Amino acid sequence: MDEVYLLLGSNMGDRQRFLNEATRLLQERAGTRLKRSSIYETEPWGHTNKKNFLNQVLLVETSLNPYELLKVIKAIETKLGRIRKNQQYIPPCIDIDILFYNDEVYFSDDLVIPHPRLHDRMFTLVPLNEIAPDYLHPILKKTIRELVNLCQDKLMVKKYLKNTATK
Ligand code: PH2
Ligand code: MG
Ligand code: MG
Repeated sequence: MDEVYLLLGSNMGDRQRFLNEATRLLQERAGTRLKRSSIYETEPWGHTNKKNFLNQVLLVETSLNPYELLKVIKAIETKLGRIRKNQQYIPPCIDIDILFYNDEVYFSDDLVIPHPRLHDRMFTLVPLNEIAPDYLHPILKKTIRELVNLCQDKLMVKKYLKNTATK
């Protein structure tokens, strides 16, 4: 079995529902959820005129390889996007990004692992640090705890809903 860290993000509609639905579908199609961070409300990175995001990191145990996993993720993003299909423009309601796959490195046109910008973004590092502070970034050779301390991102990241059912 392989272990994958995933970032969930939503800033559209019922944001928490999109995170919950994505988690449910990931468990149905990708594997068992081993850990989840709290949900954080985060200031949008890169486009300042948008609504705040909710972000959460999951650790999932999977038997899918990264390319199979990416297919499943795309299908889930599309399925949840379709909830808004009667509106003209369909923006992504949920974004699911692969942060780490074991401690492996992949680099191709459609798949780059570790996620190339995760160390620049507190909206990723803070939830990740909650469930994996000692995980060693396979390229940067620093732990998540160290990356949090080095990160220059000053955008707001605050706990939205405390996770009480950690397992
Ligand atoms: N995702 C982006 C761009 N900006 N900002 C926050 N706070 N959270 C996100 O998940 C996010 C973002 C592109 O995927
Ligand atoms: Mg993203
Ligand atoms: Mg994405």
